[in-house]
Amino acid sequence: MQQRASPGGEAVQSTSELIDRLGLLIPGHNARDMVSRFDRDGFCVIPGLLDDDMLSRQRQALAPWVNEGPTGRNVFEGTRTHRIYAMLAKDPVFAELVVHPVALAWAEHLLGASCLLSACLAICSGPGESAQPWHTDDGHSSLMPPHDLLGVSTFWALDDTTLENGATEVLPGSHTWAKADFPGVLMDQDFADESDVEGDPGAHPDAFKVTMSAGSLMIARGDLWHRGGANRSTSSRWLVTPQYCAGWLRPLESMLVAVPPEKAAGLPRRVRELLGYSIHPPFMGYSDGMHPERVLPGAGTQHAI
Ligand SMILES: O=C(O)CCC(=O)C(=O)O
Repeated sequence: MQQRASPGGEAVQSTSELIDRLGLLIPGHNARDMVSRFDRDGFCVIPGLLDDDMLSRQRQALAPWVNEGPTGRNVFEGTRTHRIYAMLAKDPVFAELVVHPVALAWAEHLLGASCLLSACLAICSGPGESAQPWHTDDGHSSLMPPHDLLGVSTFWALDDTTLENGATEVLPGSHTWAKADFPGVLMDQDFADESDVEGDPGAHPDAFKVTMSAGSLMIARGDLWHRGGANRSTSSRWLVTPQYCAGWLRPLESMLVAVPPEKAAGLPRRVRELLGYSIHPPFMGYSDGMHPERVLPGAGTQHAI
């Protein structure tokens, strides 16, 4: 694994420091082997990190949002999938996953201690859901792959994820690929299309279904190609995915904090957009899954998301 200094000056932990840290946190596992698999494949799985108490606290906190919440609005979100955004605003129990020491050890090793939480959502894939389009979680940057790492995604299994119920699929080693010239790659129209997907247009010979027991964690590079698998079972499959980005991936001043929403609401529209009440297509900058203008006092509903 490459060792770097972060642009902010703080030392990014070396690979051997990560292995030592993991050795203390998960003593029964071969941390060296996990780290080398992560380097080669762009992801690795660490089983058995959440105990039954923690799993049931997470599930209980999520249940009301699923029972009452809508399903996804398009092919990417999944029309038979509930996606719960803004989790930390909904229940503080989700912070336990965001700062779980094993997840943070990897994120800080790869991105530096100044890394940020870039997304935190729960994905409950329902029976009959089709496979998602292939995507990378950093795919909305304009950088040509392969490039320096921008983000790290963690996937916590709250249920066993199986071949039938839509275990996340990955293309091992795809973080090194320069081009995505394979079928089923995410397109702009997947954010507009609400129709059912027929069959599996993205079937790929190298696809690997990451089956996990409940309480396991998959850590993946933000540039790894992956997708939610098709759910051919009769039950739902829960994942929670906190995602982290490099600390420099933000404006110099935190405009959304510096200018409170009540004041922002009175500023001209173009100024609000520049503050961050805007979207980098297709959805970067969303707030609770919606256009951020919707949270401003007196907001209308003219926005598509
Ligand atoms: O549901 C999954 O297994 C993965 C979902 C995913 O990668 C996403 O929605 O960005």
